Amino acid sequence: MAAGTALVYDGEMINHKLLWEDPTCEVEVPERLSCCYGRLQHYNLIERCILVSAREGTESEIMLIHSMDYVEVVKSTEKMEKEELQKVSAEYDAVYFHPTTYRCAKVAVGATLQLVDAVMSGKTRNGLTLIRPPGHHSQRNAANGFCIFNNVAIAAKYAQRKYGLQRILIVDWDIHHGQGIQYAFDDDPSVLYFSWHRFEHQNFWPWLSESNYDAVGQGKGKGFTINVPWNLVGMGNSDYLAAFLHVLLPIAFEFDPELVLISAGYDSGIGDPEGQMKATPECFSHLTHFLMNLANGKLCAVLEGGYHLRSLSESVCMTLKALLGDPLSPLSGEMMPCLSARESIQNVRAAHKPYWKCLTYEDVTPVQDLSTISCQAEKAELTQTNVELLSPQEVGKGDVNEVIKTDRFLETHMKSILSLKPPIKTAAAVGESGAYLLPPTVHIPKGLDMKEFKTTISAFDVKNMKEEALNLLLNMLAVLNKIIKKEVINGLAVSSTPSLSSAIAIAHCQNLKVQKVLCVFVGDMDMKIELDDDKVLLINICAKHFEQVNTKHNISLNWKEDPKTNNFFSATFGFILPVAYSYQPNLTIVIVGPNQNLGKNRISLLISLLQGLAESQILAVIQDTEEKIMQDIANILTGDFIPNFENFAPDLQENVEVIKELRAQFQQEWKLLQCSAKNFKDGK
Ligand code: Q9C
Ligand code: ZN
Repeated sequence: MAAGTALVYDGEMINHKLLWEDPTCEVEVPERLSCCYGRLQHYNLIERCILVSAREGTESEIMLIHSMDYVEVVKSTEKMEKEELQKVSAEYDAVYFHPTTYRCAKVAVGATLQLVDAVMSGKTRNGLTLIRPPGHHSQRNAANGFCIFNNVAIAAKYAQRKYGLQRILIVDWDIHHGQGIQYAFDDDPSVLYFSWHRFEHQNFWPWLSESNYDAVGQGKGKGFTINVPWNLVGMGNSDYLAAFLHVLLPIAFEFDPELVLISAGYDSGIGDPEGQMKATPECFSHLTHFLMNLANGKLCAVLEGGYHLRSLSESVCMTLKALLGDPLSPLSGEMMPCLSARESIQNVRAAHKPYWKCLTYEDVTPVQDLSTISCQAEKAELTQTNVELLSPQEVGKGDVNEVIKTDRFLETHMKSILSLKPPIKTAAAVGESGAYLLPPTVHIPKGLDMKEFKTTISAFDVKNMKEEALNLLLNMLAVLNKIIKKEVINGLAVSSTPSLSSAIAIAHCQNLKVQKVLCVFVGDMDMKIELDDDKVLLINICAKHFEQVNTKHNISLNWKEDPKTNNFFSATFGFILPVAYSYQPNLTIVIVGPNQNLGKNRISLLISLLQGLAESQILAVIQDTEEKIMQDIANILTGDFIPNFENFAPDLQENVEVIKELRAQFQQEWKLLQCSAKNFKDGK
């Protein structure tokens, strides 16, 4: 599969600017692009990308979405003086024209299409384009909300025509509803459009009833428009994550797109004056990372809004870092979606239940929007946490201070979450026979110092072990050590005694004071360790039903094998990831043990997604009889491969029932499991 990340940018797009007073439009400034570019330089990200030049979009490309008459109107503004420009601008809602607008808008379209070409031709795996004016509000005959031509909608049509694509997913994480994209594909099942947006029960721009959760598309396109309306400001990392886990991702994997386009607006990020939300920059790297597992990695991120310059540019950098395959910074904040967010999520799930198999067995009914009021206070409190970032003289200067507070917060925050990247990504301990199966970039540590592991090993009964098995154990500890010391990001180890190996690995983590270890054991587990504090969370996925009583830190998930399905999505998105993100581990260990019944695709996807946790630090321990899986896992860990899914079939009802039961049992402990506003009482 293709490698590398494209960056498409052209400084010409800074020319488009507002020439008169207009409080509505004044936030859409040229500095939005120059600041992003400057920040990318600051993190040395530009030289890591494959630079792709922009071009002008042609009139016929623009007319894939817009009418000729409208293109003529935009073209006519090229020669206008200020007064005339002002007059044309006034004919649209929240729009300004400048003599360079036509040219910039054509370059914005062309830059987006260049990115699509880079990704679809296999020149790069994925990419990002920094453009303005943005696009997602513009419509066949109208500019709207700072948008002139609908870059992403045009890109989707273009990709269909040029590459014959049958299924395209558009994820619009801008905080405004991209109604222009929705209208373009309303009755079209070949484009799945997802948008979340500030809605406040329709008391927010653009005030449309068709932005609500019950707008699901028309005709053949029913079910292919997904709107998540946010009815309060202050939504943050866990609210966004919950919307991904419980709405977008299950549906997106079922849809199985051939290309993913992101309408990447960052006004959904912290400090944005339009959005008033709370998501921190690393949230966007997690959202990106999830989407990288679809469409064989083919992902194009296209800039839309984002008006707090620092927040915008840090978030753009985090998106690009994810595209480049850098380890992910842990998602910060308490992982607890608020009541209003859960209510929206429940409503969307209910609205989409008729159209998606992944929702078939879920008990979801719409809620009336009554509970929103009760968590208004909860959110208000959250939006006031940073007062201490201001000096006494500065307090009370309204909007300006909001900007400064976020600047200062981000200055510290980014330093605290960005850690040095180890030069080697993956280490492996696989024994003589396995080494040739590994990608060449994998590091195989040598020269073990047994003394280092003595304390760990001596607590276990290894006296009667064969030398070969013992060596594998020691090699695994060497790899684990490198991960803990941050000399490598991840690693894999072959073991002839997976249960013992895991127990020893966990003990070693505790000796080295790793605070929280998430341990996912796939297969029959024979590991008897006490798990009664927060240091370890064990999830065992097995076919056998054990009489064990589940506890918060020791959960077994019985999963029946079904040869017809190639997926595991309800368990992955509905349980494992919500629990894992709620737990926030410092290290993840995945063990592929005896009689595992998931198969390599499901295990590969699980491991790929678990890289969102623990700064991507993962140790995979694999039973020595599972060589085929080992190769795939090695490729996932090095970032060379993305798991493949074909022939979607829904999960077995009895498996879904297991997930529902576990969710009910643990949603008070692991709060990201919550995906509805009902059946839940806060412990307090
Ligand atoms: N009083 C984008 O983020 N606000 N566009 C209008 C009217 C317009 C946002 C407020 C916001 C447009 C691409
Ligand atoms: Zn926006």
